[in-house]
Amino acid sequence: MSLFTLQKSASSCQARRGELQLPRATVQTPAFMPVGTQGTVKAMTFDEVWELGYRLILGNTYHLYLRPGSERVARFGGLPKFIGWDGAMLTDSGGYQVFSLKDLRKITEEGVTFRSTLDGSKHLFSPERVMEIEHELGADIIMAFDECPPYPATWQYTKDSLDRTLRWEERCLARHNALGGDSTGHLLFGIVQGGSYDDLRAQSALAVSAMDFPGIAIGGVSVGEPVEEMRRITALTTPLLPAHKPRYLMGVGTPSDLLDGIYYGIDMFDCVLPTRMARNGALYTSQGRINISNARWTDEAGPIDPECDCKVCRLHSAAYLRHLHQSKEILYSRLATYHNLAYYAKVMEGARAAIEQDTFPEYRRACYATWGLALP
Ligand code: PRF
Ligand code: ZN
Repeated sequence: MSLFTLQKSASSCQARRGELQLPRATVQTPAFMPVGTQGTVKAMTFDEVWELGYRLILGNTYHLYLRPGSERVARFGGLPKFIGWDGAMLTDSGGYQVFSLKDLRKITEEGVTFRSTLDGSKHLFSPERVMEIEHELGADIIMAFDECPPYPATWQYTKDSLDRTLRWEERCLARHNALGGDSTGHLLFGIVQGGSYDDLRAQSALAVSAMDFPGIAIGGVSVGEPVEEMRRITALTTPLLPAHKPRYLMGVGTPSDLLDGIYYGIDMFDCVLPTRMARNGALYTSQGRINISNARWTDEAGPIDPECDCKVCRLHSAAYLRHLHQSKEILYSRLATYHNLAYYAKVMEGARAAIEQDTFPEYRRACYATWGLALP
């Protein structure tokens, strides 16, 4: 049985419908992964994440290594067991978190030394160490240790960074294989970098495709560049990747970003947006993004999204959600997060159904229209 089964490819764009057979769950693609940085999808219980249809969630190596510690998690039988999640998990390598530490880190060929944001203690993340930590955390998919260069960055900086990332990825593969490789149930995915430079993206895509990874991520996007730039990079990269391997666009994005990614052949996404934005008052609806603090919701007896059939929209008025938000009640975060994750699940379910019917471009166009956005 292979990891990834491609079931259908669109005839007039690059969208694909597939199935990811992971050790702990089977995942329908294209898939969105809710983010559970600290071993929790913030404000949700795991049965809620499950009932919304999600089977694959993300955890972060950087945070979980510092607290509660990957050795401790290993003693509990790995992250899914430790947190009580019945589905599959993916851990990001920390190759994004440590680079956003700026003043607290130093990059060398060996790896990255950084100071903990918790207690100031000093640590080294090398490709080898990160593989050991990710094996301890024990997710179904583990990510290679990469550098995500900032935006903007010069061509030379991006080139040097990319070459180092490629050497790091080789070292990740070597240590991963020494630890037992993919047959341990922890599948190592590679990451394409190259910033906003077409030639470097192509170099990276070809190099990572030639390595023995069962899946490939596109990193270094959604780092502050214009959305057209992200679309351009995605569109140029996916045709260079092997068709039979799953493709993961890291840290993306808004509902329209997801549909753009799918259009260009992406199979997996993760993003803090639906959960973080919910807590800040921003709700994704079939009418586009709304802010619950807006006075227009004060007396609204209907739900936040009249087209949504999630349990929050079935039970509660927009006026009540606004009241909870204005009163800073804990329940607000729970209900808002639930709705946003339900909405993301619905957008992705619609996308999968549309690919099956070979109507994905029409689906994307219709969604853009209801969100009040112009199609690129
Ligand atoms: N690398 C890793 N994780 C990431 C990214 C990356 O480039 C991004 C880019 N937006 C999000 N998460 N390892
Ligand atoms: Zn809803």
